[in-house]
Amino acid sequence: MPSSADTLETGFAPHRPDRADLYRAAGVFDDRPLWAPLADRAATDPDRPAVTDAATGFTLTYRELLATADRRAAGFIGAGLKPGERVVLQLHNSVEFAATAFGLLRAGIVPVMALPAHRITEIAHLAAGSGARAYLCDDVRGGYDYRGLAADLRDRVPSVEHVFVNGDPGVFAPLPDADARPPVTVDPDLPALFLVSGGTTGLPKLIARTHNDYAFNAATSATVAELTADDVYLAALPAAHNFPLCCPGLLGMIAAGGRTVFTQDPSPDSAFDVVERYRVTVTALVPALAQLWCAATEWEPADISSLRLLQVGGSKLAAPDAAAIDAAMGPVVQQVFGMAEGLICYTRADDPRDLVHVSQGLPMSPLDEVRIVDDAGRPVPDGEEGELQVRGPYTIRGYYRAPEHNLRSFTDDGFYSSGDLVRRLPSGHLAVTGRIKDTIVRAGENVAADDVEEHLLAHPRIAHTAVVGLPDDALGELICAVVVPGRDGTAPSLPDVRAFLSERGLASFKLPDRLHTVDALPVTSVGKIDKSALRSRLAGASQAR
Ligand code: OOB
Repeated sequence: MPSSADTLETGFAPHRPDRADLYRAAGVFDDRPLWAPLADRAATDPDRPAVTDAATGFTLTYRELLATADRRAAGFIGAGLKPGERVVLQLHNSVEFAATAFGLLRAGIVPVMALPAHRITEIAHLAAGSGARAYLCDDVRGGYDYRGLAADLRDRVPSVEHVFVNGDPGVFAPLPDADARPPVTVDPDLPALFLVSGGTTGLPKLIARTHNDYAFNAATSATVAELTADDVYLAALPAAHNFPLCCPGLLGMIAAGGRTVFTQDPSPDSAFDVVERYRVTVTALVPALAQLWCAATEWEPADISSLRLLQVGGSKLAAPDAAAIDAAMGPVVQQVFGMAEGLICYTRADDPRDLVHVSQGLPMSPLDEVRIVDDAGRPVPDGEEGELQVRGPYTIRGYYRAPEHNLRSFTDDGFYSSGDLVRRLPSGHLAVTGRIKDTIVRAGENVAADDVEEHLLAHPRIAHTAVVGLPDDALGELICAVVVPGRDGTAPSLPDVRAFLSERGLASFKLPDRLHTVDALPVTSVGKIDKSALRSRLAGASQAR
């Protein structure tokens, strides 16, 4: 049983009083529960479609989505869960994901938004860290039986007393369903849900987002994306991730009164048909997928001309790729630089296209305070590269129950140190130039992996690449370029690549020492290139040699 000290508030850092007053005076907080826009829409537009499963066409209207969520909410409470308790939610993209997430919110229960690709190590960590009382999963997806994970989880994390399964529950309980009761009252300054950090090192950290800050995130994102009730959003990335959930994603669409279509297959051969069938107007992709979509416009017959906004973010979209997407699909690209910890930057509809191609956007709120600092934490001169630190109405003041991480990741004056290297362009837009730790130190020279990657991507026979450092006795680290060949399937050789990069004027100490050709790069749960996995794979390979 969770101890009595195990309340939602323990380990959650609210805004400092001076900041809270400032944000409140600026009117950013609604002081309503995160589900309030759904209830509004269910009242004003009950019969409009809210959520649809692309695979089956199954749809709930706004009225039906609220009613289904309320039956789930009553079921959770009937099963003994109490407001303020945490539940690890791990469902694939589906109408059920939306209904269940809203059900938990309506019951005042706090979902931990796990991603379908998480496995027992991450789920146990998230459950233990949040003190979760329940785990909620699908039965079997993609050949993986989540009920096995559930059994393992119950053995490892004693606070998890309940398991609810969408589909065939096996030895566990089905998703609960009971006669609706009124929604639970919540404090809008307390966590509504937990996101998980997107870092590619270590285990994910818990990020508590309040009703107020997340509702602001959704509403402001919907305004920037100029969403209306006529928009149709395709949730192609895993919906529990901040990007498709709230930037503007599902929650932004609900605020706007439009429709969200869920797919579990973001590949162009499946997703293009969905775009055509539902006249999808907006979607969000990571760069690797956006590139795939761009290439597929050459051979996929489906009509995707309804798409007016293709949001790309999660990792760096190279300028030539952004330009190529615009050229293939119309001027649709919006660059999104965001983080589960808070800050979201968007390029804007009226930005010149060349700026959209080279920058990762502007913070969405004038209340976002962005500082760009050097190693010693001093602001760098304007235009120079430094680490991005941020403070603002929807940026956290600390990870949940992680005091040792917080000492490293938050400054004394309450800024989050993102670890991202950025430069401010004359327009005020930010350009992401790398990650603090993504530097290779070769023979005493610092080489930014991103720098080499951008040049490699300009090679006509390289489709994707990741540059990593490999330990070396003589040089400290070697520069290793891992490349995925372009469509004709033949990658260039190491001498070709070195000659190509030299011709582009790259310094000789930045030229790769090794070249590995692979069919695909390892990716994280949301589809970002996973450099730590790559490093250990390469280290394993070199040991085996
Ligand atoms: C999004 O959120 P997370 O929490 O999975 O990852 C955040 C990190 C950032 O700190 C940055 O390192 C990287 O992902 N990142 C980008 C980027 N967008 C995110 N790096 C370069 N260019 C970009 N456009 O990834 C996320 C959350 C909301 C919206 C979009 C992305």
